[in-house]
Amino acid sequence: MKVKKYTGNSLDKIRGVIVKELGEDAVIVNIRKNSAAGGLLSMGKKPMFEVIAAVEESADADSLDLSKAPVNAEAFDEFLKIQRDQYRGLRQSIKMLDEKLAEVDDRMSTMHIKTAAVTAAATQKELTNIHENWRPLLLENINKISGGNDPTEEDWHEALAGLIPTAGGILFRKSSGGGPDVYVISGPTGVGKTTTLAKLAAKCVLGERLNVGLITTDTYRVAAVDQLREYSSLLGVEITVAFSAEELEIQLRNFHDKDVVFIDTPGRSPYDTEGIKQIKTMLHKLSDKICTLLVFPANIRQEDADTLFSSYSVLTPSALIVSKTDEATRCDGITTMLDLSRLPILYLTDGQRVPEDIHSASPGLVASLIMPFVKTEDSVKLGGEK
Ligand SMILES: Nc1nc2c(ncn2[C@@H]2O[C@H](COP(=O)(O)OP(=O)(O)OP(=O)(O)O)[C@@H](O)[C@H]2O)c(=O)[nH]1
Ligand SMILES: [Mg+2]
Repeated sequence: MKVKKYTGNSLDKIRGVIVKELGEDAVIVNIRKNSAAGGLLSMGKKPMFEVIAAVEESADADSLDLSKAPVNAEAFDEFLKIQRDQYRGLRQSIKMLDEKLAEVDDRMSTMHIKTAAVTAAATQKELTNIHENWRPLLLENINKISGGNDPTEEDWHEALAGLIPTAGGILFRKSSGGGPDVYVISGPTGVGKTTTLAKLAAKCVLGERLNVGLITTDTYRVAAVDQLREYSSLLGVEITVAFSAEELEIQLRNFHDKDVVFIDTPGRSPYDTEGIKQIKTMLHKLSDKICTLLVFPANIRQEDADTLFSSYSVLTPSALIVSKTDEATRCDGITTMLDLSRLPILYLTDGQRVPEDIHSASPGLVASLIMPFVKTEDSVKLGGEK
């Protein structure tokens, strides 16, 4: 680079000289007005200008021979040093940015591989019993829990439990004078409604020392009344039989001094919509006083859950009970029931013993049914277990 100083009292003239001597490519590096020759306020005298101009001889700034610079070499040296430092700083920043980008790129492809691996593995095992609407939520949860690492079976269990609504049983309590809490037990044939009712009644009587009344509306099946009567005499609680909505209303009124009343209903196939409608008619006079619980078997198939819930939804159940977990080897319909009903699970039943074989539901317990390959400390009996 060639650097030269020019002085004169006309910038135009100096520019002309620079172009002549250094050529059209010359650049002005610095312009200084010489105050000794007359400041802005010095009338009459023309100001003197000192202009430093430079022209590139070689592209490499480092090869500049400053010793040959005719003027103000120190100032120019400083100027070049700053430029060089800035350039090096810039180059350093670009290098760091490049490295960071490569790192992010790397991380993204690892994440992608891992998510793909999670999805692939899951389709074989973890997702088989999960309703398709729940799968994206479950994958989102598992990614959060495992932080992109290979999820363990416990991670899967935790991720699923985080999605399951339960209400951990009913808080049975003494009536405060406003009449009993009334629970209707409903559900398809043979799922264990009457046995579950007996288990809950036993909890109230033996566990909470509550005053319990039983009413059965199952007058269709031979021996249904006797079955409940037997439990009532074992527990020492009153039982009545209602043949119509009017009788049911009267009997419930007669139980005004009870703490808790359980109403049993006949089992009806989910395809028997007429039969389910009759149960609704039977209950219609009590609709604002009752809490209807829907019992369904743990081994319900995904395809059947849809029919079951849409048929029984006319009874407007408030919560679910999962029965006969001990007979289930595969629970692939539970998340379908949860997805359709948006209701919490209150209890799980895992045997015929009254009152032992009933458990308050928890997300972990329900998740253990759906992912039986995960070993947890707390679990209910499953089909095939001794
Ligand atoms: N293995 C197993 N059997 C159960 C369970 N709950 C009930 N049972 C049995 O299932 C059979 C039917 O039980 P119920 O309580 O009569 O069923 P339900 O739903 O009232 O039947 P219907 O009134 O005829 O619709 C009986 O033999 C019960 O002992 C359970 O959790 N596990
Ligand atoms: Mg029954």
